[in-house]
Amino acid sequence: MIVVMGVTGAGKSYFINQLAGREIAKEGSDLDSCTEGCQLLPITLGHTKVMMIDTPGFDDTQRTDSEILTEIARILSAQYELGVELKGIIYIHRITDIRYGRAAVKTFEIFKKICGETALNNVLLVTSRWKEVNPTTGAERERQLKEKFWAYMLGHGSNMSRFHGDRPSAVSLVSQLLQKDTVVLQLQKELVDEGKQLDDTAAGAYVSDNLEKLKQQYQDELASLERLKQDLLDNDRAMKRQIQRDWEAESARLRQAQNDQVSLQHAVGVEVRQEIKEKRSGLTKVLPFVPAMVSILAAFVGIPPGVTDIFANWFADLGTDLNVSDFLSF
Ligand SMILES: Nc1nc2c(ncn2[C@@H]2O[C@H](COP(=O)(O)OP(=O)(O)OP(=O)(O)O)[C@@H](O)[C@H]2O)c(=O)[nH]1
Ligand SMILES: [Mg+2]
Repeated sequence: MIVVMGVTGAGKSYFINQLAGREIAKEGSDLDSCTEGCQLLPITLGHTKVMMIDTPGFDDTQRTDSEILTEIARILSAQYELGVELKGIIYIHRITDIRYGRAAVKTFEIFKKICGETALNNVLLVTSRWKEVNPTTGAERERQLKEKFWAYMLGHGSNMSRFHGDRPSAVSLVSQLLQKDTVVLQLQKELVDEGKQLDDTAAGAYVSDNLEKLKQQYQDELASLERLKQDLLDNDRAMKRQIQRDWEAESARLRQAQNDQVSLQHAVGVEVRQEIKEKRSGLTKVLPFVPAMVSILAAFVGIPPGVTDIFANWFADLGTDLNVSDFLSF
């Protein structure tokens, strides 16, 4: 398995499609977030079967960071618990981005905390969209990434490469990771080995701290709206109505942040182990290991219907003649 991460619109799904040689992951327009949940995309490279995990970017326009982190935590716990080999994580960044903005900083922080220091050898930092940038400008931005934002990771064993936007380039990047030893990420140790709640892990605590700051911001805003309301004259009805609407919108945001924080208070690794146990006992009796494992993973990650033929080939290679859609819950 290889996981692909990066901000929304970085080109994660595009990268996986180049690797596959056809469109198996849904790509978005440049503005809206596209990949809604984590997706498992099977790729065959020579004799190697690779499960690519496409993730939604943090700072998604549709979903909260807590939801996305929980989903990534669940699939990573399942993969570790099932004994599937994790070869690494690819982090994609557009070289066309003029600034290393707030979304990039946050996504990269969460990403770093998911990996932890000992896994950095299996991290590949990838810059994309080279055709759309003047080579000198691109090289200058690449230097800044190397010396500033990515310096720590590169100094601790991670590698940095360019993605040229085509299949050979995608294959060569993935091959770099496939040669590596299997890795266990910090988030997996924390959730599965130590049984921690998500908000007690490094990545979860970071997301929870951000929510704490947001909550404070909303509370301050609500307090100032209250003051404004009191200062208004009784006959200023239109203004009062506007303030009431603002107050309601701000309260809704506060409630969402509170709910998000509560949703991180789950021992995800323990829950996933239990879910796998329940599924596994029936399945392994009737299915060989690989199909059983894929079927269990399907409970934790989306699998697009367009990839059944790839799984069918995988299972045929194993000498089984299974009807894939029978046991994958598409
Ligand atoms: N030409 C070219 N287009 C790209 C490249 N990377 C991404 N795109 C396009 O940019 C848009 C966004 O790419 P996606 O692959 O959907 O981005 P993503 O990272 O999966 O985004 P989310 O799913 O929202 O997190 C799509 O229209 C892609 O076709 C690239 O290297 N070259
Ligand atoms: Mg995507």
